[in-house]
Amino acid sequence: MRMLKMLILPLITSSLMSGLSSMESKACCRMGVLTVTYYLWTTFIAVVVGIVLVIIIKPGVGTEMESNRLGGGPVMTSADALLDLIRNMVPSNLIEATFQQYKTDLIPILKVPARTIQPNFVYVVPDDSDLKGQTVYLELTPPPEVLYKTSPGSSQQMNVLGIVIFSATMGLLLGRMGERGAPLVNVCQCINECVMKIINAAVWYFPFGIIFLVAGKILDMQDPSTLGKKLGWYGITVLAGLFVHGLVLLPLFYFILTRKNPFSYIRGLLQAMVIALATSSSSATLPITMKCLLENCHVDRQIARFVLPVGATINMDGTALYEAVAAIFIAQVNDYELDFGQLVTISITATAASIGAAGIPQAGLVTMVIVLTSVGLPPDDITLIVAIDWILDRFRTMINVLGDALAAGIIAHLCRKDFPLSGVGKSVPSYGT
Ligand code: DAS
Repeated sequence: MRMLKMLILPLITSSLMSGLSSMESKACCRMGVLTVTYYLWTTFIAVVVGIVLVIIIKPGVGTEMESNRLGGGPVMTSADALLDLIRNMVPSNLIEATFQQYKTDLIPILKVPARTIQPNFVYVVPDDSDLKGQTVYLELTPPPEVLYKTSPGSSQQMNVLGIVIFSATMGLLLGRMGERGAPLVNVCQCINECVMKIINAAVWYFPFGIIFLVAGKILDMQDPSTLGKKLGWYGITVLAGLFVHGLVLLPLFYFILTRKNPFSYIRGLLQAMVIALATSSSSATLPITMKCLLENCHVDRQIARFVLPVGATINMDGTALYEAVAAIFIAQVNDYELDFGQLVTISITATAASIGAAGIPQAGLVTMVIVLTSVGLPPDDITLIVAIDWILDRFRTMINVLGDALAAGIIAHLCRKDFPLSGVGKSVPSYGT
């Protein structure tokens, strides 16, 4: 996992800067518009699938679950998260402190033992804290007197979203510099080639890492046999939605738009999907997804180098579907009848929240606060679904990764005229040529 996270920064910067610098501007714009349009469309479809299923199955009706309105404190609103997303596009620095640094900073301020400081949690931070204005993590233990509004994980979001924006801008500008920019383009191509070789070497020991990652999580579970009960109809609704969207609708869109067999393409992505399942992080899976696209699916490098980093940042179909299902599930637990306008609000805020979620474990659970507050549901009720979030997170991350990779194949096919070597199934030159 650490090795994969280490590669995110050099992979994204070298991919985008070398990829975009060699693109003709009109082709680049066409590809960019196509990519973002496709991403927004599939994310919205994912939300609609989730809403239809949760309304039909009604997993929250008649449950013994009690809403725990643990009471107040300012929580993050949709506006906060959207502003956070925009702020993260222009980060104050590209290399955000790693979590370990925050950990040491947080201990004296939060006055809690190091072992309780975990990623994805915002801690009660005193107002006079010198951490004010920075990213702190959300702790869901009641009462969540959240003094702080932030979209946790945004430091990771800053690392990826900020870097994507910066690298794409640099790549486009480098492309206009012609010969003068060539040395830096060559450096980026060499870095990209080295990163891909490191990935090829690292892949050999991933199976062991996966075994220990998943085994560790299972050992953490108090009583695995209760998982089925805990998962309940809510978990089944989420998994059913992810299956319908990820393994029926997305392959159908792929077939309609490329006239190619989606399942032979998906077979080339199995390694990335397993890593996504094991790590619960689409950002950490990005290096493997890139490797699968280039080596197994033969997607044009220039397309993959743009579509994937952007997708890992803003395209999370699985997360959007999950947030819509969870919000309506919580409304059902509260016997709270949602009208059509509120369902439309949920579909919009779930799409926005998924764009704002970072590609790190359980980011979707936390940004869901936006969806709940947008329709007046108690944000503390996310504690109703925390118990099984770690397993649902794995599956929604896998669908996030699958959605990005299928998008790359579709965009490569639709842009094949602009990129003569492009088009799924064609052999592309090896790295660096
Ligand atoms: N784990 C996130 C990802 O990496 C998805 C989520 O939390 O919803 O894509």
